[in-house]
Amino acid sequence: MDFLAPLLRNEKAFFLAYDHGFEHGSNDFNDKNYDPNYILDLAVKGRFTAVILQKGLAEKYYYNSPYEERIPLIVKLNGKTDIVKTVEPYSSQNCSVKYAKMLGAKGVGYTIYLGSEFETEMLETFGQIQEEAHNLNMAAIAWIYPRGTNVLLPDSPDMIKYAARLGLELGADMVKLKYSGDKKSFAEAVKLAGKTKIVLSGGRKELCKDFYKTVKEVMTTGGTGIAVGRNVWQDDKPLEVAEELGKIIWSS
Ligand code: FBP
Repeated sequence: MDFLAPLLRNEKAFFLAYDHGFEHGSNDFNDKNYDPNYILDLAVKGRFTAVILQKGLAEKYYYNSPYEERIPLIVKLNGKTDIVKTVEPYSSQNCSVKYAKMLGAKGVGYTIYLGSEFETEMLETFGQIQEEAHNLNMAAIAWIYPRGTNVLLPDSPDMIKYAARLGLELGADMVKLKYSGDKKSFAEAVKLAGKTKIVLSGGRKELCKDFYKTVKEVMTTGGTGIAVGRNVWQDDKPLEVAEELGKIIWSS
């Protein structure tokens, strides 16, 4: 069963992530991008293949709106704020798979902090979510971020490869990973993930040319696409950035 098909175009993923008010507070926003309608409009005009929202935004801005017909939805099922600076991160679930389905989601997302003292809880929860999602014909997407005191180098090739393989063995349809820093190791991560697809997690806003270079490397090493937020909607010309990213993704 190809659970990802509704979220892809020509087998490539171009997701606009927008759960930053939850994860980072208001610091990421400006006068335009604080508004969920602005982001949904950008997702449509920028020809993204899906938008990623937390439950509250999905319920109030997407559900029963014209956007339901215009852009597929992924609901992020867990989250944490960055106020509590615990060294062992844990992201708790705040939305069920069933409720995400009711809101119109074609897929669900869940963060696992690989290496955290709380990884057991997150692995267990993702296991349940994956089965519930597949039973409802939805994609299960894992954000796998190595973090915590056991993890000395979170974005190191070994950690990113571990995260990729873990996604496969957990049954994720797709894993969202940070960049490992070089093409060789990212290609190995893609290979280790096997039939599980890999998408790049964007990170802080960079110079466009630097971000495009990373995206090109991800795409030439077998990545399926990107799930990006700040590098698009924090730019002064987000539609131009989306167009450029689209060219890179669909020309690879
Ligand atoms: P960005 O492209 O803006 O980094 O968004 C991707 C994402 O995974 C978001 O879904 C999430 O809010 C954010 O990164 C979390 O980043 P971090 O945990 O590194 O603060």
